[in-house]
Amino acid sequence: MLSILRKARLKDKEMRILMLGLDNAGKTTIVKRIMGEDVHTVSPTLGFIIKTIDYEGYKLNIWDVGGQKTLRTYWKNYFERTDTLIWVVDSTDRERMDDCRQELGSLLLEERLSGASLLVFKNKSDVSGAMSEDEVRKALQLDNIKTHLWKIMSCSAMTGLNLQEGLAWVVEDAKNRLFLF
Ligand SMILES: Nc1nc2c(ncn2[C@@H]2O[C@H](COP(=O)(O)OP(=O)(O)OP(=O)(O)O)[C@@H](O)[C@H]2O)c(=O)[nH]1
Ligand SMILES: [Mg+2]
Repeated sequence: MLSILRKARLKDKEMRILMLGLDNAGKTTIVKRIMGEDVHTVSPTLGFIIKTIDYEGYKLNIWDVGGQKTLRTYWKNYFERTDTLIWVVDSTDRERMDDCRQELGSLLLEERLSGASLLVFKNKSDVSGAMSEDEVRKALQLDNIKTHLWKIMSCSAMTGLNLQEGLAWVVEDAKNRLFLF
């Protein structure tokens, strides 16, 4: 049934993307950069923001949810019908990599996210001294993930590095998976 619904939405070329990550990771800035908005005026997200991006004829509904610790209990309200989870990581925040790994780990156990693919955006790659893609992959133990198709990409909301490439991966993956059902 779910797969039928998914197919119907794919025919409408519509996708639901859930963007999560610890507070200050850069989720809202990424969305703003993609939308061509001013990236210098962000403030912490207290609820959620939905932005629709048209990408090569696809309608991507991106749910950008606040990541502060007190808000994380609300994340579960956004799981339903998610096609892709984008997990945004602040690669300058070495101290919180453990926290970051644990939060991601519990998301991947969620039944309602079981059908979603995972894109890990290693954000703030423009900052010198930021962790490398390899370091983040190891710190988050991504190689242990067997339940979800995943990919890690270095990006920067400031320079725009790899943001379009990330969306391209999301769309391509959704197309492939949905046709497999
Ligand atoms: N240098 C650099 N700074 C960034 C980048 N992305 C975001 N920032 C900064 O990081 C801070 C947090 O960005 P937000 O987009 O508000 O982070 P968020 O993940 O939406 O945070 P919450 O809404 O609290 O969950 C801001 O000061 C941004 O300017 C990046 O790629 N490079
Ligand atoms: Mg935000």
